[in-house]
Amino acid sequence: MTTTNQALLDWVAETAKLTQPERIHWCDGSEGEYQSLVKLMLGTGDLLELNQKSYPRCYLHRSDPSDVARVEHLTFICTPEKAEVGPNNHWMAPAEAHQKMNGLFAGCMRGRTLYVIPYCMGPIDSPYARCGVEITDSPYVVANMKIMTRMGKQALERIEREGSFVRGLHSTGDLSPDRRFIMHFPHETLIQSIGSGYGGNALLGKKCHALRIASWQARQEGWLAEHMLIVEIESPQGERHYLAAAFPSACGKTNLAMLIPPASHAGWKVRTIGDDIAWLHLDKHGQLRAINPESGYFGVVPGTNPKTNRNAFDMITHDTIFTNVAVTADNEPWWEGKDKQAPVTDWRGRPWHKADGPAAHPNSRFTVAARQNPSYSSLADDPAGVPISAIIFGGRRRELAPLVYQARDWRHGVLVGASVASETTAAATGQVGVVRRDPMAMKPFCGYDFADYWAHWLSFADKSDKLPQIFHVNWFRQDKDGHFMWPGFGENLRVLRWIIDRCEDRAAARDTAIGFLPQPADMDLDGLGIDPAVMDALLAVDAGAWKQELEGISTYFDGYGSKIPPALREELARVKQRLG
Ligand code: SAT
Ligand code: MN
Repeated sequence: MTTTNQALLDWVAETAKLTQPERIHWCDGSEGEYQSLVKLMLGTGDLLELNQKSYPRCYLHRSDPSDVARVEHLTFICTPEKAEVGPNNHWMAPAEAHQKMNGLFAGCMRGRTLYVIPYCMGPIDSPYARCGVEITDSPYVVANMKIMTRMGKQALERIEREGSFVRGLHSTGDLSPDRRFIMHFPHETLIQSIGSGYGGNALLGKKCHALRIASWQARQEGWLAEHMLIVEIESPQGERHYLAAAFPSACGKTNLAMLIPPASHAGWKVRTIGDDIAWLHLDKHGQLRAINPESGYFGVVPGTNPKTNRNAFDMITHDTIFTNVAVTADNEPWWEGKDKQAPVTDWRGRPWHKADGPAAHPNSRFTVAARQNPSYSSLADDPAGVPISAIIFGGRRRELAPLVYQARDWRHGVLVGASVASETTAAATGQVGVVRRDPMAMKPFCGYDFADYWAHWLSFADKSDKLPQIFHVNWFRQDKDGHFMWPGFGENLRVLRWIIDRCEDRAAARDTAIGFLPQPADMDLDGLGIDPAVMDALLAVDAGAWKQELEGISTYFDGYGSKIPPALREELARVKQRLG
């Protein structure tokens, strides 16, 4: 296979000249190709076979121990003007970045195969979908891209029709953290990544293309590329709603997208459109529609069990690539929170003893095709996307943020999104559990200045009078003994129902300084057995603590200088005034 697209041919030739691969392979995306890659990796030890009786076609990949998460400090946006990327990104001048990367890429594929991966983000025939080509020397990346994107022949045909594509060059290099960089050149629609084989650093269709580059393009073209799951909720009466929800990495997007209605909710159905990324466009009627650009899930494994997420638990029993989980004596994958068994080897392949601590890496992952999800919605393949009723923001916050509240309107909702803060998780290297500002859960992924991004969000208020309602949720409140106050998981449907009822104007709410909150009586809490005092605490607004929070938000905005949209400041002032 090769291509009629001259720009692509030239880029592949130029890249081969620089990186000096032994051979070039154009990926067609076929099942046979996937199988031969698996075979190749079983031979090299890149993949290990798991128990093929209980986990058919499941494999384990052990990454380099220094290469287990995204590396935000090594991730750069390279634009001529530093001001374009804002204080929310690391910046490097394009000339300097190119020089550095050319040096690192020179000869890096000697003895290796250069794979050309044409891929499409979004349903192959969707006007909202966009194509890219990733060049990589990692068969693990090819196999993952096959699951995570519409990859191969059809994508290449679309590229040949349209002529445009995002270029992504990746090499695992020598895996040295000192020679690891993830660079984005939005003006050149180019991504370059070296020194890491880990998901978000190496599967360039995901965070690099579908969020960092796409957010840049979305701003220019009038749409939104967001770190959001998309979920369909169907009532027993057959009424359907689509919700898009933004939470930081490892805060439960996958679980919410695959929620299983609790026993109390017979007749309710929940289906998954996407679990990580949403591309949102206004249609000609002013309705915001969402597509999921991905075709698979790259999800956090630890904590997955039949109680927390039966759908995920079942879907990863076959045809799954596991990365950095532990292994049992039966050669089954194992992770913390799976079951009562004990593993024999940890994620690095070392013998495991109880005193050693976690056996699976806390950021261990599964890669699995979306179609394996028992709650998969075929609308994930609908070129038109799904109409969004509500946008939900949330974070992991022990204190302060109530279980749920609704923004007054779109502009206030943009402030709610811009104010998201969350405790850090193992999805990125660095300290875990510290609260940091993560606006719209996009801190690591917005490809340009957040101040311009918020202005872009605000601009939608003038474009449509049918915009979704905006909400904020927090499943992670803890009492003074550190116990979670809300049961979460399937019971989150009760919160989603209040959200939907608010969108339909049929649920009551209390008007507070921070927005509309339900009274406990406004939610269906039947059979939950939650202590009324706990419920009151979950739905309380602590004026003193919120005043402090607003100070924090205001100081955070100060970091963006005079670029902060005045409307955002005005929204903040309004909340402040209401708090008294
Ligand atoms: O960045 S990844 O896509 O690898 C996972 C995440 O952090 O959301
Ligand atoms: Mn994510």
